[in-house]
Amino acid sequence: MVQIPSDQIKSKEILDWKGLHLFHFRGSSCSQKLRIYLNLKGISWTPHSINLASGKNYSEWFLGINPKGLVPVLVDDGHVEIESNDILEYLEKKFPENSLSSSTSNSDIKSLLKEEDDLHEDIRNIAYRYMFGGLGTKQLKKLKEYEEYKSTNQELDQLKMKEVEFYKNFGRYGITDTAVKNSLYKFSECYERYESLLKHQKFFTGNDLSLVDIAWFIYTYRLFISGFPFDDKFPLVSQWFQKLYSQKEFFNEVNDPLLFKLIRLYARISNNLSGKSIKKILDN
Ligand SMILES: N[C@@H](CCC(=O)N[C@@H](CS)C(=O)NCC(=O)O)C(=O)O
Repeated sequence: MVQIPSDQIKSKEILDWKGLHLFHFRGSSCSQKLRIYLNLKGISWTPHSINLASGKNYSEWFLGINPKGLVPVLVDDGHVEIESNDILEYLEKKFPENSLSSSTSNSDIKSLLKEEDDLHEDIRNIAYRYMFGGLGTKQLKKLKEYEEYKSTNQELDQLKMKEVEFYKNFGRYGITDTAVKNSLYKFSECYERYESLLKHQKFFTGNDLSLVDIAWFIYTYRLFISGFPFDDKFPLVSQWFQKLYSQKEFFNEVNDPLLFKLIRLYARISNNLSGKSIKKILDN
């Protein structure tokens, strides 16, 4: 994936930071993935919260670190890594003890993590429709500043435009039924494969927990609280999920404050009332 060489980092002071630092946000799925990993490995790190709800990720200072304006970002003794799965692989190399990559080859883990990352827009469709209850539109002024920001890395600037496009479309049309349906089908295809693997093994890549389980736990959590019928459709995946969810290293990172639970309840009820629950969409 795309790397940011240190000479392209405009907020230069972070290059002098010592130790492991993570820019993250409590409710961000990719940040949750990393925090679970750090909990499980017992690695200590310094948190830097970037409030996505108030648009702190669009500040010039943060864009000077990650021009894509996304969390998480890891800074390790001045070395900067973006992309949650790249960060997981980076940390796994640096901290090989209590391995979370021993159940299959590194190339398999890489391609399964790529498959997971490719579904990021899909989980966002589900979250914006079933978890955020119409919230989540960006302030136009901030979005414009974000759009107009220029880094010295054209590739990252282009990738950023995909984000801008998403939020513009979301502001205009919301998340359409077709988008939700397509996303749900993509998830179902993957879960079908994992359901069948779980007949013979305890986790997604073998009998030991791996990075792939951690990555998929986050998606599964979001789908679960959005009403995806795991028990009916994928009972082994459901058991796998509950086993992880009962562990504090996982639960503590995804458990939301009451206000978010209420917003979610409202979003689910309104989708249910209009006959658009996830179960209905999948059954049609
Ligand atoms: N592929 C990236 C995706 C990163 C991403 O989209 N992060 C989201 C949070 S999960 C974000 O920062 N969104 C910015 C926003 O909501 O404004 C990764 O895995 O790190």
